[in-house]
Amino acid sequence: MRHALAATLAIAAALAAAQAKASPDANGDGLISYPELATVVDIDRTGFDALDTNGDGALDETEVAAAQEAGKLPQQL
Ligand SMILES: [Ca+2]
Ligand SMILES: [Ca+2]
Repeated sequence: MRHALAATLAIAAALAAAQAKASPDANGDGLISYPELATVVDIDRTGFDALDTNGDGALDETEVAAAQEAGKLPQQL
């Protein structure tokens, strides 16, 4: 039984990690800031600023979609 429980916990932890990776929006404000994006994508500040087309310091859905369309961000963040 203990082994089954350990396996279940390991799976739960793996799923939680996968979900965390699926959404870089760590604070859940609907925008992706540079620190948030940098945790999931290898990008520097200059690269981030180029994607932040309205210059508000964060990426909204439209900016992320445009970046993905342009191949500058992976389809799966
Ligand atoms: Ca955020
Ligand atoms: Ca923006």
